[in-house]
Amino acid sequence: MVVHEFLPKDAHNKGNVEGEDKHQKMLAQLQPKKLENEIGMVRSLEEQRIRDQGYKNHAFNTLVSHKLGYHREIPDTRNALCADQKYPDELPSASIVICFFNEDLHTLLRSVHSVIDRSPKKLIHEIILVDDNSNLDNIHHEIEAYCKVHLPIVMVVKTPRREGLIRARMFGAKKASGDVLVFLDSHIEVNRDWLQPLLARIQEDPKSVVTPIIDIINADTFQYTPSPLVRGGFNWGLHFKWENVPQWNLENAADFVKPIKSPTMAGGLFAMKREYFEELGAYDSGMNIWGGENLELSFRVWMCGGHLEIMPCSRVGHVFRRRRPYGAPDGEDTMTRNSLRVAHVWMDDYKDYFFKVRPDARHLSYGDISLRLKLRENLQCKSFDWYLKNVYPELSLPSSEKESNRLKNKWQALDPGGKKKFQPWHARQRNYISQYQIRLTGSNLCVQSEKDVKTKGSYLNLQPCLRVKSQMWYETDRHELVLAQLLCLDGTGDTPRLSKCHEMGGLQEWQHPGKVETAIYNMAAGTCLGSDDPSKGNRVTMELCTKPTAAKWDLVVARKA
Ligand code: LR7
Ligand code: MN
Repeated sequence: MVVHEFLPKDAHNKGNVEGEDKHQKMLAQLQPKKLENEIGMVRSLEEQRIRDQGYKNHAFNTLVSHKLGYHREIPDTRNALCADQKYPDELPSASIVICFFNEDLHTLLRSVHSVIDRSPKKLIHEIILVDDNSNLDNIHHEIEAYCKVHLPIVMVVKTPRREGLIRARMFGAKKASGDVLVFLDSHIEVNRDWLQPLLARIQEDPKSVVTPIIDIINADTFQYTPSPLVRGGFNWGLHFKWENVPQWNLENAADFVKPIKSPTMAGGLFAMKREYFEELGAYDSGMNIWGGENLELSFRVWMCGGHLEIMPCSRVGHVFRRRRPYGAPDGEDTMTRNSLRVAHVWMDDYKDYFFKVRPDARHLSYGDISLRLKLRENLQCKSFDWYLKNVYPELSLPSSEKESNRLKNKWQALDPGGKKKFQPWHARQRNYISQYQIRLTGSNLCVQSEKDVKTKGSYLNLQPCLRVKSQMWYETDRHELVLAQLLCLDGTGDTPRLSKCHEMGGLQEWQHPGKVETAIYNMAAGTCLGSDDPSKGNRVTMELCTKPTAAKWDLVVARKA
């Protein structure tokens, strides 16, 4: 999911998750330092090409992903109590279904290998890779050839035409014969003992649909970091969002290993009994490409007699990217179309709230929903009103015209023109650890914003060093470089620029081994801060760090006048 729905601001410092919070901090310190320094380094023009091509096709750093290979260690991010959990010897068997469209080979195979490496062998009935008619490179043949030789447990199938993830999953599920279906995205890494909690819960209660906690794999660096324990909600624009687990669910330590009820799920990673999946109507096959199916399934599970739960001892990392690298073949806004189907089939009169927020959607077509209405009737599902009152009483209704306008504006700000914008996952306080000018060694030239300090997108130039705001860089404890405490230095492309600080590291994270004659390295870009031909106006650029001409900088600490 493009993460425009985030964590509640205080997810990390809420009293009720304090134990968890300390645990997260401890884990953050355990991140391997090697990854930060070495693996992302772009060492040649060829590597630069791979990286740029990867960003274009996959919206993540494939250069780093390739260097990591098919297997790697990741930190065990589980709550300490999870290590003591005991699971029955006999558990239902799993059919793992992974759909992909134009996925990066290494990332996909590392996903598959992580499943094999970190699951008890006897629990994996099969792994089904559904190629949703990829049209990039030779991905299908490479995967097929690799699995034939190395991974006989994997079945590789291909849809006859591009179906989108919803019908592709149904296609995969039809081929499956294990007891439980486990759906995963194609850019994930499962963590230690991730599978047993899911299967054990389903064995105990066949109507529970269960998800792991979704950890974060950074799209620029592939660093694996834990997520706090949060549950799924949604807003009236029918966007999924994360939110805090109500306090009474997390009163003592043991609550961090028990199933947590969740009104909705993110959609990509979950397990449910195979027969139950079919009985409940699989997915809505009228939904196209991407979006909305997660809320549809969530509403359907709750309203038709099942329940949705998070198993906190199961953790799976997912690569969160800033944009989706693909669209629908005909350019359709499938999220809106699919949401309309959700609203008309499941939301009864409450769909009016959706239309208040999305008046533009009222007249769009969404196909025939009669089979889904029939399904709802056959399963004798409860009303949406029941769902809201019993499962999600925390959701507030937009009570007044003013409130729905507020939501509408908020929605438009989040999602201008229907294109998802990236938003920070971790809201946090910014801590500055030092303040300096960045001077080109051996010169009297300093890095300065080309426009003023407030202009997003401004390039950087070298200008005679002066104690002016537009040369005052503040380094944070997360190694961002913030100009005048306003905008962050962002290592995008060939020419870094000033961007809104997104608090996600990556292209806004800079390392300098020293303070004088030092390189300034961007770990996500894999390149260093440099400066081009002075004839072009001394523009500050991103250069290969290995270039003999790569710039050296002095960090001149500004003394208070
Ligand atoms: O046409 C397509 N055919 C496919 O097979 C489009 C996509 N896919 C595959 C794709 O290769 C990937 O493996 O489907 C999977 C999901 O697509 P992503 O990774 O582009 O989607 P996402 O991670 O941005 O989206 C989230 O929301 C989607 C809504 O339709 C799906 O439910 C995704 O599975 C879901 N991902 C997660 O829940 C992971 C955690 C993210 C969060 C929060
Ligand atoms: Mn995904």
